[in-house]
Amino acid sequence: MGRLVVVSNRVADPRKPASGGLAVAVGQALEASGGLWFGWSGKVVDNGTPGEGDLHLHQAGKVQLATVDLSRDDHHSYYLGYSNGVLWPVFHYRVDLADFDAGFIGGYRRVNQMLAQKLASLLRPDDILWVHDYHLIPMAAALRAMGCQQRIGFFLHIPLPPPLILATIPHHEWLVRSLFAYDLVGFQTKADVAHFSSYVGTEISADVLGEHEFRAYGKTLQVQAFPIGIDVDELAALAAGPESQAMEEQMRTEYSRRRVLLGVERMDYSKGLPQRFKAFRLLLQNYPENLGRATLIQIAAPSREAVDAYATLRQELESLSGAINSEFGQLDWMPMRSIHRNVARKRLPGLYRAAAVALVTPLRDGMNLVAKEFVAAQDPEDPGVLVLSRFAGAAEQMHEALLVNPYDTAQTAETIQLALQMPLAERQRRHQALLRGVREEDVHWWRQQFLHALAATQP
Ligand code: ADQ
Repeated sequence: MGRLVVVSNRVADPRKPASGGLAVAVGQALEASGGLWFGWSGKVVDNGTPGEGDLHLHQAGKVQLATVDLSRDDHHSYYLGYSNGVLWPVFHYRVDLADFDAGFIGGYRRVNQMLAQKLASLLRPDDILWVHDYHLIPMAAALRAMGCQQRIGFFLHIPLPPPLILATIPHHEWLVRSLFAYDLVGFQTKADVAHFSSYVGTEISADVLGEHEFRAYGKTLQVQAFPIGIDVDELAALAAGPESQAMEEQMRTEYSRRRVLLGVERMDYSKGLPQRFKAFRLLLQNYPENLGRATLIQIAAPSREAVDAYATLRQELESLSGAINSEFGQLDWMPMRSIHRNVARKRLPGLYRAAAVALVTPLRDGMNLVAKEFVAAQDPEDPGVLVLSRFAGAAEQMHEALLVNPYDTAQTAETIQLALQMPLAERQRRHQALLRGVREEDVHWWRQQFLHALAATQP
């Protein structure tokens, strides 16, 4: 196999343990083959010219990191405007939050074009390219237009919506056409693949050559579900580490008389936080035995604060948690703690282990790695219970979680109560089955499945 080239919006030094998730997954593959990782540097140049950016090259062990700066204009239209103001909301079914400002698509195309140009100059003929996520959908088409003939695969980390929702994007057909420049497109779930199949069947009359093979625009494309997993051993090692153990101990002391319900995510409207808070309020109303006993700890990391919808969400959450605390709080018990910050990755497993119940209740999510991390971090002898939204991609695999519809406040409250009361034997049985799945389909399995499928495509 040739050199692996990973292309993603952000690039991380794979040797640094703090990066987690994707960095661990692709980092190991890159280290093995001595690959190249290419993307935006994270730097925004105030007086930069749109469509131009400096290329930086660094060697990180066996991996070459190549990053490009963005001008303020490009950052505004490509990153904030189109990627996070159009594609993110629509792909999460939130058409109401999309800003279809015509200017954004120009920036999105321009930056993809510019990045493709910079990347093309670094490529070797036998490279294998793996492009990640919604920021870079047109990358392969831009590279092909420059004559690149290497194998190129694409993985979408977020959901693909059904055809009529996708069709609300003024340039939806162009986006899907761009996907046909890849050799392999990977989605998180079978549901996403079904949406793709149904879109290309109805909107562009593609030929369906098989369950995973489509032909349109003179190109044949392989499409398959590759549910992303986590690095279970990395998480276990972190859980056994001193920072995680100190965190667990601190939590167990602080909440010795309480049952902890835990939510951890980026603060994002796709994660269903207002709905979760309302379900918790209903839990306290309908099951008063939880008063003075259940505490919801919500940790929401700051995210994309320059996008309006995110600032509005923060206000809504603060007002909801304030109202719940003042309605139900007692002198020695606050029902909710809502914290707007990151937890160090080394401490995270300790937090997961101290929770009786994890509330992972997104309205829509590509996969959701927190659900898998929670399971992997538990003590098998006394595991916590996972309450999981049926609209998270993870629900396609994690059948032994307690699945909920987060829009149904009453059902969610009732399910949280079930979770709080679940007998030990049932908790152990469910956890064992969940852990088996999380272990079998881990991040290494995901990476290998994708790269084998890509290597098997006909260039
Ligand atoms: P995200 O939307 O960011 O990812 P998720 O899959 O849950 O969602 O991954 C978040 C990661 O960040 C986890 O590793 C988690 O531990 C960490 N994290 C979240 N909040 C944190 C906090 N407050 N402090 C510390 N760490 C925190 C996107 C898609 C998902 C898809 C992933 C991977 O939206 O659906 O599962 O990519 O493909």
